[in-house]
Amino acid sequence: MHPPSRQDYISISLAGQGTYNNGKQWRRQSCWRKWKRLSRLQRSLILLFLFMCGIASYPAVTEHLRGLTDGERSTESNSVLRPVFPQVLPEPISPRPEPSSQLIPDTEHADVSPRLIEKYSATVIIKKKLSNKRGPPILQHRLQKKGNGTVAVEEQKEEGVVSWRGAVVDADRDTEEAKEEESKDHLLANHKSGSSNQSEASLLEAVKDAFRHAWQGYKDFAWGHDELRPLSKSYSEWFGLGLTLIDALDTMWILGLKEEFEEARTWVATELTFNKNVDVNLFESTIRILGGLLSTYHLTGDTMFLDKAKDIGSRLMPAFNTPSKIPYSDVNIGKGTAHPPRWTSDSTVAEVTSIQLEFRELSRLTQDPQYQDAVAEVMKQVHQLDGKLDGLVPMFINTNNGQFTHQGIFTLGARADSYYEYLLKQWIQGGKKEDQLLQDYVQAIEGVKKNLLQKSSPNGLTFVGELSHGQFSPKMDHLVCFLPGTLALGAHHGLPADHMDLAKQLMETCYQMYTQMETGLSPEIVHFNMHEGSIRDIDVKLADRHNLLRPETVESLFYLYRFTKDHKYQDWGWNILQNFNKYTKVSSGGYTSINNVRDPDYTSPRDKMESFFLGETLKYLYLLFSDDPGLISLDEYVFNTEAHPLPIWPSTA
Ligand code: DMJ
Repeated sequence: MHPPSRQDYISISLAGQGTYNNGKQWRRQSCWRKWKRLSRLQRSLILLFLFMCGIASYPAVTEHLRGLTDGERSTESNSVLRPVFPQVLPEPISPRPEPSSQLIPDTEHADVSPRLIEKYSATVIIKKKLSNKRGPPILQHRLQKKGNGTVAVEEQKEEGVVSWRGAVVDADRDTEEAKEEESKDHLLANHKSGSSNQSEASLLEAVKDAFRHAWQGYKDFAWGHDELRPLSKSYSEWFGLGLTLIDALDTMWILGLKEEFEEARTWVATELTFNKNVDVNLFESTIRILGGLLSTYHLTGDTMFLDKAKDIGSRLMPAFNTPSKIPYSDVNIGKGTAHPPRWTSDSTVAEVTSIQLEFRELSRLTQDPQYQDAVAEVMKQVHQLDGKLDGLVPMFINTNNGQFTHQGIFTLGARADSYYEYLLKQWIQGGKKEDQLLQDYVQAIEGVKKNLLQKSSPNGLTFVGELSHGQFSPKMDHLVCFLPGTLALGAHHGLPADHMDLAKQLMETCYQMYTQMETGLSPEIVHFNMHEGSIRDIDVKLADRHNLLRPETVESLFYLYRFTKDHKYQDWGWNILQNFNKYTKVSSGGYTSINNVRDPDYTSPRDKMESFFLGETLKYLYLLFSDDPGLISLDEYVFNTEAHPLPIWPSTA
């Protein structure tokens, strides 16, 4: 975490305070004497006049105050903040009456509803040809040939339907029927409005422009280094492995930026070496480097990327040499040694459970089971552990004894987030055969609904809070905004329809986290008001006002648009891109994180462009604006948590 912005704490001491106070007292006494000298009629007229003025200015005053939190209202500097409080958008109108809960095992309804709409949707929806599909034509062929030979697949107890306490999941319903459901959404949503009333080409070009600008900064001032510092026109190192360049490879391929891609490829082929005495974080290097290389290999068919992926993958394996087989957080990829952070023997739960997609894929490609086995062991242990609450996991796990530590705290934000994401995505990656993963996911979503889901006041935004030893906190990290997309992806793959309903509600909330800020950009963390009579839904603490160019909201917008074709999601993404351009773009090249999303005049830039801005944020924006469902089809690929698409394994059945 970063310290709060120093500029937020200005203290002013006024010289001659005593004199000032005396003067004020004198003025008060003098006014009182004058008031007493007035006749009763004069006093009544003045009071009436003041009363009328009060009535006239009331709406303006309240409107202004609604733009500020309680704490902020008392500070003088905030009185110049632009009051921003757009109305919360109404829920989209349902095309047909929805059952109150899809959790009731009403298989009949689940079966019938898509067919009810089949007739009229089929006449209107034009199925697009996948002609613009990028990637080598050999991809399908290669996948089929390799199959999933070495990958352990759990035996299915029952064909197709998996039930967890009443939540009926029709895995075999697959995407065909889900698509019919989705086409119903398309019918309702197929109108362009607002800021996305532009051609698809111009929206895509705007993202390409943003990417080119970011890349130019990286190229000019940080080439081959981890991250650009755009204001100081320099760079910062984390692992010293060209993190931004590797994270951005598949984005350039998808955006069709051939020249940029080629120069980056040359650097990877000739300059990138993992034979370095350097400590890397297992999770971060897996999702960004291993994930980035694997996906670029799949998109391009270029085996140079696969060779690099094998190299880094094998160098990360020492992390699993622990007494419990729960991996350490850090590995020295040159020495082949691993260790936990200096201050603890714990690892973060999200970190040890969000490396599975990449290691499983590495096993499939190399036909070497060691990678798959290592990460499957982690999942097996976490599945069995005590200390969960309705499928929700604590944030830390000990590498010596394999038990959860710091128990009793449950969040969908930092340190737990991608555990939930990878339960679903591993199930999808493996061809929807590993029931245990699905059951853990569905149970966890029920756990979220039961323990963490609340509505804000006054506008009833649905949000995911946190639980600490039974105490609910209405705090939500921006990181949680991956959840609408993940829920929608699950619904697309046959999970209960109420997952999609929840996805839409949370998507609205995540967008409000942007639009209710003065810059139109979300802070890192928000707190929701829950008490009746609140004047605004969202509060932001001083230390949480930063924006790191994170992707989660635009990631979810992409999924929601892909599945519903409701153009409002493109509009929202467009607004976010405009605000990134307005408040975070650095003229000499690159984009920067900012400290303060609440002051358009003083955003306090942090001088850092995170690699995920190119790896994820811009990629998801591009995919959001594309109307080609074949551009990284969600029936063929699953995105890792750093937005690197990996293939869904072909069925060998
Ligand atoms: C990325 O590295 C990944 O998306 C990760 O899952 C969460 N943090 C950042 C982006 O916010």
